[in-house]
Amino acid sequence: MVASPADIERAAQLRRELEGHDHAYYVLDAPTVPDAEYDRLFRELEALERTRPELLSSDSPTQRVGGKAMPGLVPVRHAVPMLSIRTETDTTSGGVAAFDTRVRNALELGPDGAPVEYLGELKFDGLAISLRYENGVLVRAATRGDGETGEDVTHNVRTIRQIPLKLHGKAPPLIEVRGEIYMRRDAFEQLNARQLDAGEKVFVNPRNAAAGAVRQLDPRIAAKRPLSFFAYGFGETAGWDLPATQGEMLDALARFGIPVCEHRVVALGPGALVAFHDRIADMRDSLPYDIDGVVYKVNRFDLQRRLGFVTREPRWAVAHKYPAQEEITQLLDIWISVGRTGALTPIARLKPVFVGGVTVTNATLHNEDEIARKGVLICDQVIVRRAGDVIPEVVGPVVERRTGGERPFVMPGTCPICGSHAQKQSDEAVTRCTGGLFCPAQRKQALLHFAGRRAMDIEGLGDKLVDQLVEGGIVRTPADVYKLGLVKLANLPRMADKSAANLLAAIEKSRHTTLARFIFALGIRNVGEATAKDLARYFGSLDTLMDADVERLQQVPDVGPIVAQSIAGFFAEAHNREVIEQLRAAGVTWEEGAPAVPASGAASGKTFVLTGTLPTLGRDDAKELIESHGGKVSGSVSKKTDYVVAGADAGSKLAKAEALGLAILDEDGLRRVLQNGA
Ligand code: 5U1
Repeated sequence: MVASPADIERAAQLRRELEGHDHAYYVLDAPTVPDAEYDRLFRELEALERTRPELLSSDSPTQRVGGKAMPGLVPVRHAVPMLSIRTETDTTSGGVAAFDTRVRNALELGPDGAPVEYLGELKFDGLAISLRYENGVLVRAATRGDGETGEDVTHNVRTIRQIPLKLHGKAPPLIEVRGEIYMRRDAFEQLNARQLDAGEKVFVNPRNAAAGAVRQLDPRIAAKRPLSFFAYGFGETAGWDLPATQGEMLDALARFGIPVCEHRVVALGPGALVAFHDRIADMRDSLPYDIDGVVYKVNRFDLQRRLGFVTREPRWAVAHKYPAQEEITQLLDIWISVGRTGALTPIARLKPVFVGGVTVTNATLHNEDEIARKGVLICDQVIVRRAGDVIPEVVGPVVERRTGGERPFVMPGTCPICGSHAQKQSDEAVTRCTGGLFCPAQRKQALLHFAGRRAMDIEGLGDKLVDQLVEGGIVRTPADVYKLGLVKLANLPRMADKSAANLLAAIEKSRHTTLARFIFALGIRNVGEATAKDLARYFGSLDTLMDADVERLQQVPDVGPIVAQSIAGFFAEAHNREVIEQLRAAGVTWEEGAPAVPASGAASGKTFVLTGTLPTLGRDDAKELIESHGGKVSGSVSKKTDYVVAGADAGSKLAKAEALGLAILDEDGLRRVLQNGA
């Protein structure tokens, strides 16, 4: 077939693109496309050149395996070239059968003879390396480069603890060990966390982090990145009594102290290879390192020699890849999901893309800071990653593919679900809806919290019932709880008359409560039970609290700027005030008064620790009593504790109090202290 002008143009375009990606990957250590995309372009160019040979030129990227040398690293010529491995494009069991057929045909075994013995290995996602040992001593480590000439990276490889500087046992005069340097996933996570802390760039995946480390000029950088190594072959050797098979060769390397992977199998025939492929696919996500497939090799070296090579790929080996875990697609838009706690999460809407074995249309972007850190714009072409069952994520933009039509994301100022004001607190990356009492997304959470034992204490209003009431549209805000009647409740599925009556009684009982419980029940972010009590004591009435500004709020003991901001934000939201009015209108009341405890309360400023069982006071009652006299209750004994109140079966807290010589009270003693002053 003769090449058309369109073919010539396409081949030139593919070469330009591949050269650009090669430069970004090998020289800049900053890849611009995922492997799967690169492979597709590469294969398209290969196919064009195969069908229209006049397009083939010696400078085509298809004529070179690997990449250019990094400026500054010294070139090393490999005495035995570092070959690449053929990737089987048919990813089904048919691909394995095709490999077996090719092997049998080349060995003239015929279809019915004994099965060929193969070795199944893992295909590690790292950087190929050749380690040269002379008289057992590591003298040089080189990258693969273009297969003929690599780069001298001995200075960095010496920092890898897993690689012996001296071989164990009786080493041959010369052996070159070949394998892959990789970074474990946990090491990668830790490295990225450190990079983030230091305000430095994070790496897109463990392979890039490993490759970048090995190809540094300064070994101190490599030394800071924990790298690992697995051997899978050998290059030049002298005086080595070569074992008979690939499997025995790996065992021999292991005896020299070289790491080899335990996941390998001797497989008789293609069926056993398929079983190995499937078993490894199942465990892929639980391995501590990334693999991108499995490798099948004819096990016997004499057969390998008979099979030989085609160009730079041996006929005796093939790689069978798993579905790519990274792909490129367009980020069409960013929408906001509102969680049960009011967190606004930006979600990328993606042009559907097949990645990690499924079609992905949405991926989380976590929060505003994360979007800024990744530098993602709406309409960008982005790399999407989906590994195992982990939710898909946007790794980053492909900046080179920008057209100018991209736009930045702006976090909305209001909740997209309920229209309430959205607030980002200074200590958090997350933006939250402030309409906690009103927002449909937060309804279930808000109701469960409101009805909780330490809040309004509505016994019987639990998870399942809240689900039914909210999903049936019967209850939208806590105020609706007080409008429930027997008929409505008894009509709910699985609700007996007796349970409905009990629930109504519990609702009725909750109608009158304390100010502290009511404040806590509102579910204001960062306002726990203790803060609610402090607020109730300090302000005495809900209206005064609702009108307090951030400065005033910070005068309450233990209320800092973040808590104050939460409270002010909550009451500034008109939707929340409406619900509070509805609660009042529904007859919910709470005890109000002047600030209950003056600064000179009998126990003011004193810290108490409760331990054991008191004769009449329950733990909560004792706590409330102490707090109503201005004291604080702490969970642990320290030198700062003023009193330890000990009841029956008091444990280690009492022992510690005695050891520290603290004042120890029984229940009567506590009452005396609270009455007469501490
Ligand atoms: N496990 C393994 N990975 N891997 C990669 N073996 C192996 N062999 C390779 C490559 C490139 O090449 C030889 C077949 C030459």
